[in-house]
Amino acid sequence: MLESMVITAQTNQVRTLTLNRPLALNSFNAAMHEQLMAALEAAAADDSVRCLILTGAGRAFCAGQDLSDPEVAPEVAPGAPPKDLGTVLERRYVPLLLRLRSMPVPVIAAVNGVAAGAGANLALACDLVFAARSANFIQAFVKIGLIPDTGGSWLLPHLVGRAQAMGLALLGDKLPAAEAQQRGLIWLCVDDDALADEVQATAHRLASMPVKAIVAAREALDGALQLDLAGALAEEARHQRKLGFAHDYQEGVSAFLAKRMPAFTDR
Ligand code: T3D
Repeated sequence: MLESMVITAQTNQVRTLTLNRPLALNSFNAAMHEQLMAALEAAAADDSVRCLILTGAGRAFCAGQDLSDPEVAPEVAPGAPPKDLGTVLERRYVPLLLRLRSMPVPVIAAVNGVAAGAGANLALACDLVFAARSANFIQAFVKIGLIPDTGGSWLLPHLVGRAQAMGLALLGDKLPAAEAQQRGLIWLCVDDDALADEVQATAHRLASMPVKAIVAAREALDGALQLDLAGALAEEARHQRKLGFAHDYQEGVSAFLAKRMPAFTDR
């Protein structure tokens, strides 16, 4: 039987999706795209999931698009028309990023090794990015004549500002995890042998928190950069109005006043 290209595992309320094409550094072919989308949809629809971890099997997180996949590999046959990469993005990476960014639970990237091209930006699109010290982030696109995609053109300047974003995009150099943390690209670089435990601990902590508020915070922060202060204040009021009517707010305040641990259940 063929092994799955995306392995799903769950401990309590934390689900882990592992990209599993280690011989090709977990680069995306059509089948892995389909399996990852299906796994994200399944996690979104399952109320037992309150935090999601995305990681890679073997020595890489993800090397981006599989450049030998027939969907993208340039035709060698004489006279054959070139591949339309715009269509590949619209069909595969755009829905993937939008699905990831609208998950009803927090998503952590556990970057266990190299994250290149679309693989780097897939990680950077997660809500918290942890990386092993030996991992690298590479905006590899320029080396094959492309621009940062899979959200990179938006994510990079939002995360590190234009000057750093341009350096990463134009040069396409390896950025070691420790430096990625120093530059504000990721949340935390940890020693390789501590990555799994550190990520699990944070994921379980997030799963016990009010995830509806965490997801609303993601939405508010993502949207705020397009707004002026008055617009951001209006959005804050809109989110707080909604959250204030939710169970978790009642529970959080009751628990605080009763000096007990809260039990958050909204999703
Ligand atoms: O094209 C479109 O549809 C538009 C969408 C684009 C999205 C993108 O992601 S474009 C960017 C694509 N990714 C890359 O350009 C990265 C290519 N890979 C590398 O630069 C290097 O492999 C790494 C820096 C990631 C790692 O280097 P290293 O030296 O540690 O490993 P390696 O020896 O290069 O790779 C190991 C194997 O994985 C090797 O196969 P082999 O020789 O053992 O059979 C290599 O060919 C394979 N591999 C690595 N990356 C890819 C890949 N195979 C296909 N596609 C890859 N992206």
